[in-house]
Amino acid sequence: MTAPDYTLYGHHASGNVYKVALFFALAGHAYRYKHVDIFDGATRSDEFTAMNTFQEVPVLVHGDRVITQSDVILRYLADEIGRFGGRDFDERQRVQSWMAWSSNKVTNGLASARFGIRWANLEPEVIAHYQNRARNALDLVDRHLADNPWLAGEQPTIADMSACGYIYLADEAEVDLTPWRNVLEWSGRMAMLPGWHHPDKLPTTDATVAPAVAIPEIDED
Ligand SMILES: N[C@@H](CCC(=O)N[C@@H](CS)C(=O)NCC(=O)O)C(=O)O
Repeated sequence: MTAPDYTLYGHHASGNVYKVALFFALAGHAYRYKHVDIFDGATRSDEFTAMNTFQEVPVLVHGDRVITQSDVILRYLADEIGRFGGRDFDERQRVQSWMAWSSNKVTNGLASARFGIRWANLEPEVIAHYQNRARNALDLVDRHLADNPWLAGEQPTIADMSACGYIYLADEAEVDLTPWRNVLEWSGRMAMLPGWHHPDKLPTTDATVAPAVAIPEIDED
């Protein structure tokens, strides 16, 4: 295999990193992975800060370009690789709207509850507040999915990858997804896509990640 063009800096516990890894997996594209020990201050080092002023993972390096923020990385990859970005102007706009909404409402509910439980040892009332936000977000996604197979169109897009990152980790936020049947069916549909993997399969060390399946180029227009 020739060396991959893309390098993803990440940590295996991160749902935001997973969104990007999932893009590569579903696009059948190899990437280089660099482990960043976010629990040992690695994002705060001078070297890392010089690369990413936001001091967070994921970071994508592609040639001379350094792209930060998971949803911006997803849009970049969709445009560069020509997959999952939306087939026309209207679909692209819907993709962007869903990504902006979910990186606020899904992250500030499920991701915050999970972080509070697993790492920050937050007070139960604070965790309950985040779980409640998560339930409100799940209500909305579930309602939308009642009439739509995917969030932004007739086929999966980066909007689905963005929203599902923390939904696959809902058990760690102690939110039982059983009441949201449409969300469960949608996440199941996603898991059936060739190449899909769960967040618990993110690499834990530096690695070259080859796609699990060879996925043919698809003309999405
Ligand atoms: N809005 C950012 C959030 C990224 C984020 O929260 N990254 C966390 C891991 S999930 C991180 O790197 N934390 C390390 C730190 O804050 O030092 C995105 O979508 O990429």
